[in-house]
Amino acid sequence: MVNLSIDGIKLSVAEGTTILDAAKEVGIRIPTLCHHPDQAVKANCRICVCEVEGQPLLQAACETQVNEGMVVRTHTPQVIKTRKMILQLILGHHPQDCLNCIRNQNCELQALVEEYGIRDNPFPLKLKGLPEDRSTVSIVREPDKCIACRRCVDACSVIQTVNALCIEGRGYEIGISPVMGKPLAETGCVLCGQCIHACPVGAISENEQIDEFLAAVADPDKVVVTQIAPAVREAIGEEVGMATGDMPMDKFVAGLRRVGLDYVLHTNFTADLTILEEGNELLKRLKENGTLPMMTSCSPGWINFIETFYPDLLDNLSTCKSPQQMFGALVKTYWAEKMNIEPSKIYSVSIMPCTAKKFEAARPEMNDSGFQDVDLVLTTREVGRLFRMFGIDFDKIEPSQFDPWMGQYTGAAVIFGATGGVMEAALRTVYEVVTGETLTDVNFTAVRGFESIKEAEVDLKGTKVKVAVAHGLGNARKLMDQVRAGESPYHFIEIMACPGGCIGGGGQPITKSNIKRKERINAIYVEDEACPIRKSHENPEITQIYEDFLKEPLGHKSHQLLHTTYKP
Ligand code: HC1
Repeated sequence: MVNLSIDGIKLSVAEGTTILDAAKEVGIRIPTLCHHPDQAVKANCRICVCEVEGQPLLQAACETQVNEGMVVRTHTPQVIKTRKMILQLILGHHPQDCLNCIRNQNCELQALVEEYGIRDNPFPLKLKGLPEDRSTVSIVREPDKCIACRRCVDACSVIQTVNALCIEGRGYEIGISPVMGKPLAETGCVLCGQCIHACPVGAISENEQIDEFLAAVADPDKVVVTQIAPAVREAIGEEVGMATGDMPMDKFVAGLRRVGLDYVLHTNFTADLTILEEGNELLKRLKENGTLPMMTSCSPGWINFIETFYPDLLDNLSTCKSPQQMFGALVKTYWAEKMNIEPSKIYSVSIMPCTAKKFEAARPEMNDSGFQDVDLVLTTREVGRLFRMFGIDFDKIEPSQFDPWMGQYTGAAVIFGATGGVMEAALRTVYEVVTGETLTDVNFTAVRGFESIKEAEVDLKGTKVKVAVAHGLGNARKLMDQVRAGESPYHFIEIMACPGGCIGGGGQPITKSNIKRKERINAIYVEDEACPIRKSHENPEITQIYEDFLKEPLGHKSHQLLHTTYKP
């Protein structure tokens, strides 16, 4: 242990601890901008500088490790003056339009400017005048707002191994740009939106489509129907002042009716349906020597990744569309028929934790209902803004239930939102279908948790099925390299593009660290435990749709509406 003093407080910390972390232990917060708890130290913004006795220059707390007997002062007049000057220098080339910014009141720079009482600036505002990049349907870049902290580059290159962003220029000219200076759409960007969470300011954000939503609900000729993705309920409360996981589902549904939706249904219904289709597909591939390992196909950032980096492995993907797109295809066919609503009038809106879902909905493959299956995708953050715009008091709102035919779901669907959840849901069903036995314990804990790659072996009455789960594309890459080399021992692999799975999606409330992602995962398992039915094949509305419409898993209708293939 190392003994030191910070602002007169004596403490002992482990060797190798930085001043930044040591200060946290005694309740002193040193400001940071380029620092990110899940990334390597960059030490380029210098806002965390502190005085260390005996050192002539101020030291960056994020990179300086403690020494025996060290005396640190974190908020001396010189330190405060230096931090103020750093903030003023940043503001000298950062747009001062906080009121119009998507990150207004949720911006790390704005918060520091307020904390340090910056009232004027000796450095005149000089913007680079760089154009916005709206080349993708999912993500918007506003490079003039970039403070070159490089957190987005690390998120994209180190965590996701996508390398769509890079550092360009030096000194005042330094900035972050898509590789080769191209528009984002022309790079290998998979639209996962992890760069948005990493960005401390508003330089990268979702393509906000709230105005399109408001126009749709105001249109008397449209019947606006929504689906809610599994990971949204756990996080939406964070947008309206609740703790993680605390938004009751019936109040969430009521809130959605309040903002103008005509019908509220659930993606969880088609998550359960996915398990029936995907589970049967796995069994067919195992029986008929099909391409293995089969890989899940519901995360659109992952689909973009495999298309770009591993097109030779596309045959390994399950042919199942994602639950979002299964829902889209069914709402304008099966549900329209059940409700006696003209499909052309249906405007289908998804509420997703994901920025890549906006792209997925717009893919040309996704028109099997005869129309664009999903018309609009709103992220959790956009729905949070809508709730605030409509002034909804969730303590007072009267609860409301889902509409019929595609609103019922099981605990198996709930856990889709966490890494390992699709695998666990599939195992719950596949085990019972193959063995004919009832699972006494439905919890496949080996595939749960935040470990980068998880694996398990399940004995299906003599047939041993080996499975693996990866979350985050850097982890996915490790499994894909193994498959490409012909060395994969697995039969079934679940990949989710975002760290933690969809609960950490690019459209979720801004999440700086994995701690929040783990809280959301915990909330998911609490919800699963509370569900009266926890296996997809026991969902009564799933039984109904096979009886009335689809007839059987992998049948003709299913192939027409629920499956697709991605071509290299
Ligand atoms: Fe996901 Fe999925 S779980 S991909 O992570 O399979 O986005 O939540 O909606 O489609 O069901 C995301 C979440 C989501 C799909 C489902």
